[in-house]
Amino acid sequence: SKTYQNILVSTPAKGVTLITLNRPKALNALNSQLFHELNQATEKADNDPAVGAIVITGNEKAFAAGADIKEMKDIQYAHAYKSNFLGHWTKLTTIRKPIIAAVSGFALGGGCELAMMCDIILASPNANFGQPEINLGVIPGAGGTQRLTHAVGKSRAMEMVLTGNMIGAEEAASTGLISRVVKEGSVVDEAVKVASKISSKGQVAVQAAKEGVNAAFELSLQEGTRFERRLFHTLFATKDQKEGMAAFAEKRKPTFTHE
Ligand code: CO8
Repeated sequence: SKTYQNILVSTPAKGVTLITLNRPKALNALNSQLFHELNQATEKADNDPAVGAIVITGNEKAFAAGADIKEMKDIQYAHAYKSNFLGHWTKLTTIRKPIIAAVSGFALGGGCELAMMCDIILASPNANFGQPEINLGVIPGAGGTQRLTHAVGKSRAMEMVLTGNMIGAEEAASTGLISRVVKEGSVVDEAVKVASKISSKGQVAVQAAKEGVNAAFELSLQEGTRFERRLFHTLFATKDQKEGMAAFAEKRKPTFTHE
């Protein structure tokens, strides 16, 4: 099996891949190598039929405190532009299986952006979300001005991006940035539970559902609902639809074969 230097990969439950960001001394600052490893691990999980969902977490103190400032502080514009610096981060958004972020502690800058690239965010009561790039003389570069605005609206996004102020878990939940706050110490267990549940569903429907929700960020309501209906229609070509609806009619649990 593959060995990584900056992440740990495990299978905490059937059908679930757990990826733990593992640079604790740097508060899980996201250097390029870490993100390459994250891309490799998520792609591997995406291509593994035994995996239904992925959980990404950090540690108690930090989910991730942002892109690695020490790695990028001396970079020149021409190099950043020509190498499409950190462009590989967006690969995460092409993963088809659901990804859950289990956030404790700091989710700042690129760390907050990483969480926002995931499909569901669960947080510990001690979680803090922020886009402090303004304090470094830059702005967010991996979705902080875009996904945050979609999630919390213009006014709150502007305040966060312009001041660098962090928000706590409760505020993140009340603004819709995250799904919910869970009991202290339980965020990974909760995320694995949710991933496990998703993994027990028909995987064709799960992927279609993710595709449908994500389309809401790109399409008009009319195009979006049309796209949704077409996806819905396609599911009648699956065995899982026949099994799911037959099981309901026969008052038994469905056995999905993901076909
Ligand atoms: N990069 C590198 N090292 C870091 C980072 C980071 N982002 N965050 C923390 N560290 C390191 C510290 O340097 C320190 O290392 P050392 O022990 O060697 O001095 C260690 O982690 C522990 O950190 P602190 O001592 O600072 O811990 P505190 O508890 O005192 O403070 C904070 C915690 C408040 C989180 C503080 O560490 C901090 O402010 N960190 C930086 C947060 C930040 O500005 N993040 C944004 C970074 S920029 C960014 O993410 C842009 C993304 C763009 C992506 C573009 C893609 C195309």
